[in-house]
Amino acid sequence: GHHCWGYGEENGPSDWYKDYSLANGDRQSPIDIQSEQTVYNSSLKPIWVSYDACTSLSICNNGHSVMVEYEDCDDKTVIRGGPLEFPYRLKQFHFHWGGKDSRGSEHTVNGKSYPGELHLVHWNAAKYKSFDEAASAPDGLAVLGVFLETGEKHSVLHRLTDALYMVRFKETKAQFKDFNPSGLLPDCLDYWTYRGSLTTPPLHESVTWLMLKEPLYLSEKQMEKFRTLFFSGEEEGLRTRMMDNFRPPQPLKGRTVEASFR
Ligand code: SG4
Ligand code: ZN
Repeated sequence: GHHCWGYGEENGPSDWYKDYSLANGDRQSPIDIQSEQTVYNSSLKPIWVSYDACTSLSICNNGHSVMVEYEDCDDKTVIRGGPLEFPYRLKQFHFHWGGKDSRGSEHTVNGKSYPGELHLVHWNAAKYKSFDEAASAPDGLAVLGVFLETGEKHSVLHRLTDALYMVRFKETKAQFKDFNPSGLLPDCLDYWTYRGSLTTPPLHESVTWLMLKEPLYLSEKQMEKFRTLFFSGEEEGLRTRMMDNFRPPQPLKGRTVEASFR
């Protein structure tokens, strides 16, 4: 059924095509970014992030990921620039991670996986009436992706990893106000960009991807906190840990990945 996709043995990424034929589409995500095959485009503008007036609402576990949601009723919290023709409004951010540090990211770079990946999801409110409408339009969404790498403890992310215990189970939610995600971005905003899709069903081909070259560093302890979450609900008999919630790289199918940097 359309509600039971996941990351397990029977409902994982290699089975998604059965219910979602777009899984074999022409602009699917994620991809392996082969740095030698990317094309430097000197006319690509820098990414311009304005998150200062953002209003985070809550943190939730939706059974696939953990997500922080934002109020998105005006254009105060947007990204612009890069290849984007419009400002794109921040809707939510969420993470993908592995059971071990050797895997977890969705995108890979020259075949290398990172322990995790942060996705800041934005929608084109200049052109579409709602997030849902934008989510299936070719220029509807822009996702800013940041690799997670282990290293020093990340002080801004700490507030979030310390809140995870409140949303251990599927369909749980807690208040999470005044969290500015600009604190999660690395200093350098050099990026790769390409036209792709949502990395989960319904796999709509609606995403302009902006993948930052520089990762966000967090400690091993912080990484472990993500692995204490569950895919399952509190009342379910079989509790399964939320980890390895990533889709592997998909065929490029003739697409070009552009680089904002040399
Ligand atoms: C995660 O499962 C999020 O929790 C989903 O957000 C998101 O779906 C999905 O990933 C796909 O997004 O950036 N990885 S991705 O391509 O944003 C959407 C919700 O379910 C539509 C709200
Ligand atoms: Zn994602």
